[in-house]
Amino acid sequence: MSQLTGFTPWPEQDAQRYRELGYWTGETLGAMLQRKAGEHPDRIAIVCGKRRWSYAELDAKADQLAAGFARLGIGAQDRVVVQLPNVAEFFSVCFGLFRLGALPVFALPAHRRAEISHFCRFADAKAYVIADLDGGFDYRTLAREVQAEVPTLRHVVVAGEAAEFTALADLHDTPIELAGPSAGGVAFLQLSGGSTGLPKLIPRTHDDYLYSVRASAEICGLDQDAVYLCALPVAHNFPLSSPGTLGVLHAGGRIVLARRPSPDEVFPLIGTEGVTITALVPPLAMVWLDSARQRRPELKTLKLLQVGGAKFGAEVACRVLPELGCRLQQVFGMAEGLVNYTRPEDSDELLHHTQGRAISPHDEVRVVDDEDRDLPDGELGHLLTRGPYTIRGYYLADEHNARAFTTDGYYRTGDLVRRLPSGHLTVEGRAKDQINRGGDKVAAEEVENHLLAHPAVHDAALVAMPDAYLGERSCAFIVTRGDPLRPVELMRFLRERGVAQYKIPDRIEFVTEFPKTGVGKVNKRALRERIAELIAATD
Ligand code: AMP
Ligand code: DBH
Repeated sequence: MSQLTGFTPWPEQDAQRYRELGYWTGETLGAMLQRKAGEHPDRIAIVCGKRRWSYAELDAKADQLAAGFARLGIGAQDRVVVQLPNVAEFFSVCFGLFRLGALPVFALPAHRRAEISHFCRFADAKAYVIADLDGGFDYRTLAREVQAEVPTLRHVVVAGEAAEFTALADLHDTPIELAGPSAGGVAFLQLSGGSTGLPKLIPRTHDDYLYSVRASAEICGLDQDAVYLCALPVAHNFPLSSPGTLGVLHAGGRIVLARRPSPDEVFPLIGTEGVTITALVPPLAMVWLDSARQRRPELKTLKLLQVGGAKFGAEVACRVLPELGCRLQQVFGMAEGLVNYTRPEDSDELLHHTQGRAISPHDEVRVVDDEDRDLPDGELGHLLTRGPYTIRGYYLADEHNARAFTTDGYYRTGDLVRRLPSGHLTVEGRAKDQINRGGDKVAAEEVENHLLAHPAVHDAALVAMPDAYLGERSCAFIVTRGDPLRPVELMRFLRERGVAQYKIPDRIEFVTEFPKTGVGKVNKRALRERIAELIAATD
């Protein structure tokens, strides 16, 4: 079958090598689930509130939904934006689409009109799948706004009360014969945290993703007894694949979905469901640690806590084992591919002070200077990588790809790291214009463009400011056109534009001009230093 337009394949020589190595097996995600359901149909695959779906039930629902989506006119390689909270339907929908060869585009529950409209338009989506309500927010209202902005979007499918839209419950048709996709083709489009004006989409193939999932499950020692608590947003690459929910399905284990990651909700779940492994971002790990001190919850079954998405400092990392009674694993990954893990055999020094080493012996990891010259171990430089599960290009992004990848296919991660002789990496900073808000990535340019749309704003620069809890928050420096403007007005303006809450600047500072670099660009380093000093002085 022809490849998706806008997808950059691996050079055939590399693809062949990955197949010969047994990394790319030719199995699709849909087939993987079918095989598991055949091996142990009655084992529980997913726990979602009071509902428990066996592997056979999940498998059957996926086949039914593949037929139902086909009835709506959705076919191979059609894009479907999926924005669901942590509910079991996420899996029946995604596996249904995988079997059809249609491509889920993973949105986060926090996304709003600006982001969702962009995904629908950019990916030319035929359908948008939502839940009715979550966390007090009505996604049907959002869907109406998106439909008004993107008339090419044909269907809105709702898990729950559908109102005028299509109910997911009504899409469980009698299964039909399907050709199914090929494993070398794109399976879905994952989101990038980005650093440019508009969020980029990441095409991942069945072959490459399943390799990273299988290898991750092995590194984490997952087996049929694994009970994985999914507390982070289910569509995020970390809980989806590192080894995440897909790793657990591959191992024949059980997924327990938590609607919220707060200790109130998850501590009892860990006890009652016998959770053995979970994944958190650093701020949540800190909340769990502090809460565990006070409440002394029953967490006996929990063996492994994975922490990643943003840097987990050594001072906190060393508290995990004594205070939660489970092992820590640091995870440094990216939706573009490369994932690093600390390993069970690592010393405490490595465990607490590094963000792990790459999954695969065939991950090619380079640390280079500003001129792309390789640096010796121990020196700080730019992380470049290519390998069996790292993309060679963003979806439909030729111009950006020329900058984001080297001519020989290395992805420029934008991360500043040091490598130890063991291959372990420490993440020490970032060259990309992004704020990492406790694991939520904010592309500076995207937010600046929204700010610049305000008639009173002449210029805008978004930078990171230090924060004890999130690691970083965002601060917008604004030069106005002269008219007085209050921070609350600007924040309201962004909300009305439909920007996700986590991208709204945490602080706004008005200035008369920006400091400039030698070549006349906005000197963001100087702005970061200015806000850091201001915060230090007022603390
Ligand atoms: P994305 O490309 O949006 O999937 O985000 C991946 C980025 O998150 C990486 O390139 C890093 O900048 C950051 N990141 C992920 N895990 C860690 C970690 N453990 N420590 C520091 N930064 C991390
Ligand atoms: O931050 C990330 O994107 C991330 C973190 C840990 C990731 O994509 C992953 C593991 O797979």
